[in-house]
Amino acid sequence: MSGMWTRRLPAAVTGAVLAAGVLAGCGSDGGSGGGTGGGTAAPSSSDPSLGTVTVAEDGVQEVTIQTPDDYVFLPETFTVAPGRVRLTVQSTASQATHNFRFTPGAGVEEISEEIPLLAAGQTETIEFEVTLPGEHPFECSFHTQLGQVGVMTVRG
Ligand SMILES: [Cu+2]
Repeated sequence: MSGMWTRRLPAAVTGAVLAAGVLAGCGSDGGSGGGTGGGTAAPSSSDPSLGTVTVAEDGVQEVTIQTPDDYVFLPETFTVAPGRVRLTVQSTASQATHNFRFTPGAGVEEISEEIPLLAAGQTETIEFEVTLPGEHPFECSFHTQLGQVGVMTVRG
């Protein structure tokens, strides 16, 4: 007597299938990537030395203006006398990239010196000469539409 047992083997047993490689948890732990940063901060908005012209030992007029993240120059107007001018533009921005140029064709005489790129936190200086009294509109060409413009006046 023999019982017949048919044993069916599951056809699809293919050895060990390791499906275990799923890594859980891509970054649920939000490190916001921000960086709490170096604490150099917050330029108080009105530094009286900004926009004030002083004369250096070499006789060149010196003036510094700032640009923060906001789309402005501080101050947006300043006045120099005819002669050489050393203009420093200091970015106090933490994010925004600006530039500085005298608006082409807008001034009483051409000043071609410019700062093509002023990254956040950078300071750049240009030097040029003015001879005629009058106004020189300037701008950040990236943000002219947002009103980042100003005027340098030459007064004899
Ligand atoms: Cu700008």
